Amino acid sequence: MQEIISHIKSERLARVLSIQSTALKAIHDFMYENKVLQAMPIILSPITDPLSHSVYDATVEYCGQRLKLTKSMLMHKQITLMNGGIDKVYFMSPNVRLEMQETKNSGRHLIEFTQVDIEFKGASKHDFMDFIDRMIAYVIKEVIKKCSDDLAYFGRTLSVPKIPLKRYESKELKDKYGKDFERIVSMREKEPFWILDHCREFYDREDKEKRGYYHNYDLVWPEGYGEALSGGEREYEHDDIVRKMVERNMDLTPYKEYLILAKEKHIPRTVGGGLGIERMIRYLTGQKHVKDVTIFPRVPGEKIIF
Ligand code: ASN
Repeated sequence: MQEIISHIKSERLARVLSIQSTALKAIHDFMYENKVLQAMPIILSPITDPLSHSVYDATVEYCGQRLKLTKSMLMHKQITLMNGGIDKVYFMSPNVRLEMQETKNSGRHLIEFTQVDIEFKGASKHDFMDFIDRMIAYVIKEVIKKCSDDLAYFGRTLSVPKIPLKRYESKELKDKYGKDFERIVSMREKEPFWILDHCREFYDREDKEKRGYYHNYDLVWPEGYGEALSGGEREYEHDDIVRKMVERNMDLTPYKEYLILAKEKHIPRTVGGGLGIERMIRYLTGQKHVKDVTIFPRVPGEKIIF
């Protein structure tokens, strides 16, 4: 109890929020200037992102319907872009992922967090990565400009990264550093960087000519802070979606309506990604754990007090 009281009353937390407010304003301003429309998030749906790692189930029963708490708004982003007047959209999306206790000390996991979930219609992965490069550089520039006192409090020196940020292929890094490549390269790099091509959820586009190559990416924070954003070009054709769901042993039943949209070709070709807010603030402030940048910590396996 004493620990949570000191945490909530700490100067550190006020400084974190000052940096966070500046960073969020920069993101919203950047989106507005680039005509990316903000839409309101939902947190209950019969379908949500299946993720590529296991978490405990988070389902509620309401009026005879089983609704999942959103792990990301992936499919909702695709569905939103069915609207002919909306080409670019983002949500400040609260996500519930009941992570296994093993992730407790990773420094990067919370069972509730927020991501800026972004999706563009008719654009390529390069267009999207270019956009994020500019957004990250802008956010860091604004934080350096407006939060010098707070950064000094944390003893944190940031510099605006040179863009385009470096882009690595995962296979090249894996050959060089083994399967822990993301962590190793994150420790070595001084600026955020991209890693392309990861085999994961059904919705990230697999190359039709070169099976086993995925048109997706992670943005990774440097200095060992790890993953910042994940995303990719999307599967939008019915048969590709079904094939990949089957390959991943997914139960297709809850996706019935989503698959009808795909079958009737309502789902457009899109690209996008989600940037974790708490992870970004951890990097900007140089904190050890994402719990240190939240008012109400939700650490996997730990008791939630408030
Ligand atoms: N939001 C991510 C994306 O757009 C997915 C995720 O968070 N799992 O690809």
